This record gives sequence, structure tokens and C-alpha cells, in this order.
Amino acid sequence: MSMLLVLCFATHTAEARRDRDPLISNLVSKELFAAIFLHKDDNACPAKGFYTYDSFIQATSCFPRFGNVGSLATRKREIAAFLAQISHETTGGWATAPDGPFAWGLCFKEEVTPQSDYCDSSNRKWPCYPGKSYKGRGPIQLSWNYNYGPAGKALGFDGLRNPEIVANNSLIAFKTALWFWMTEQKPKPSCHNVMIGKYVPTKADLAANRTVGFGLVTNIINGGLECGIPNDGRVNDRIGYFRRYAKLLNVDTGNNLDCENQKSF
Ligand SMILES: *[C@@H]1O[C@H](CO)[C@@H](O)[C@H](O)[C@H]1NC(C)=O
Ligand SMILES: CC(=O)N[C@H]1CO[C@H](CO)[C@@H](O)[C@@H]1O
Repeated sequence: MSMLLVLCFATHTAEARRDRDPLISNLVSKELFAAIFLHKDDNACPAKGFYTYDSFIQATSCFPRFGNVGSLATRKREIAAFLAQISHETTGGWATAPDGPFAWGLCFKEEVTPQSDYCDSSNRKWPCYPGKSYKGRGPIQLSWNYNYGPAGKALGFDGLRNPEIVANNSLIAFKTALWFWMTEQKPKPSCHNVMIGKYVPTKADLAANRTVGFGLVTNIINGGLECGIPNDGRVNDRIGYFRRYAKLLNVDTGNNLDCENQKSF
């Protein structure tokens, strides 16, 4: 068990050893993390005490390219985008919440009233284990057997038999969010490659308005439900978090924040 806690499995191991100090902690200090997630440890938040700064920093060391590619502005913008997306996924905020709706990221660690077990039984590569729920858990609200399976394989846990660990171990929880962020799942690019500008749209992408920007990351995460809709509240919530965090990190947001004119993948 303790091995699981300290090592980054599979392909990430070698990379992590090559570059031991990605210095995310220089860009996101403990104080800034606390200012970003002002209310995560309130009594009102079911995730109280779960999402610690140390777990976040430790998890990033398994993904040395995260927040570590390109100019200082690019690095900060990617980190702000990641923190914004996980905040929307776990938000406890509401319009008139203390300190505003965007001070309430990382309030939840698992979906409270899931509509299903998120089992895609047609997926033979990552078969669901009887009785298990692949509902949203952790900072990115990892869901579906076809995400739990490969995330677990990459990170060293049994995602299909033990999906609950994502809501019980905050280091693994943050690693699943970073795994999702860094991993391309065709035809979607990785969120990371979008935010560092490495993504090159195909003809089909261009025809669907899928150009670089925070809106494309939203499209990758939940475009099927949220994109191509004018003024969608969920999309606006993601953007609100991103604007607040970009300001706290002292970086501009870049263009294309919205995905209302994009088709989903
Ligand atoms: C692309 O965006 C433009 C507006 O900028 C819109 O008129 C067009 O319908 C969009 N295309 C698709 C495929 O959604
Ligand atoms: C020991 C422990 O914290 N167990 C929890 C693991 O996560 C599930 C939810 O997915 C909880 O119900 C358990 O209490």
C-alpha cells in the first residue's frame, strides 16, 4: 500500500525520476492554494480536510510536464485552467456564496446523487466489476469504467475493482485528475496540449470551431453536454473560476474561453 502512495507507475515513473523538481510549488505556494480554495475545508463541504496542498504538490511530481512547459505565462495559465476545471467539477458555490461563487472549489469529493453507475457495458477492454459504481470521484470527478480502468492502470491501483479509492486517498485523487488532464483520448487532444498550444486542429476540428483556448478544455471534459449551447451556466461557472484564478496567479486568460460556438468531439 505505501508503495502506491509514493510511486508513480507505468510510463510516468521514468519521466518523474528524470526531472525531480518541477517547481509547481514555486508558482502555487501553500498560501496561494489556500487563497484559491478559500472554503474547501469548511464544515459545509463534504470534502473537508481531504484535498490537501501536499497531496496536490506530490501528485504533480508524477507529471513533470504539467505546468512546466513554455513561458512563465503559459505555465501559470495551464495551472489556472486545471485548478478552475477541478473547481467547477467539485464546486460547493452558489451565486450569493460568501466570497463569491468561485471561492468554493474542491468542496465535494464524490457525486452525491449519481444518475447511474456509469458503466458502459459495451466496453470490453475495461469491464465493470459487479456492484461497483464508476460515479464521479476526486478533483476531476473521474467517471465511467473506461476512465477508471486506464487511470488505475497508469497510476497503480485497480480502478475497476476499487474505484472508491479515488474518494478515499487524496494523493490518488489528485493523480487521477492530472492523469485525465495530461492524457490524450482520441479523437480528443489532452487538456495539457491545448493549454500549452501544442494542439494542432484537424480540418474537422476547424470546421467545428475547436480552436485553442480554455473553452476547448471544457469541450474535452464535458463538451457533449455543455458545448454548442448559448450562455450555458455550467460553462460560465468554469470560466468564472478560471478568471478568478488567472487573476490570483497574475496571468491573462487568453482567448476562446467559451465553447458555445463549438461542436463537441
Ligand atoms: C463556428 O462559429 C461561428 C461564429 O463564430 C458560428 O456562426 C458557426 O455556426 C460555428 N460553427 C459550428 C460548426 O458550430
Ligand atoms: C475508509 C474510507 O474512507 N472509506 C470510504 C471510501 O469511499 C467511499 C465512497 O466512495 C466511502 O463510502 C467510504 O466510507
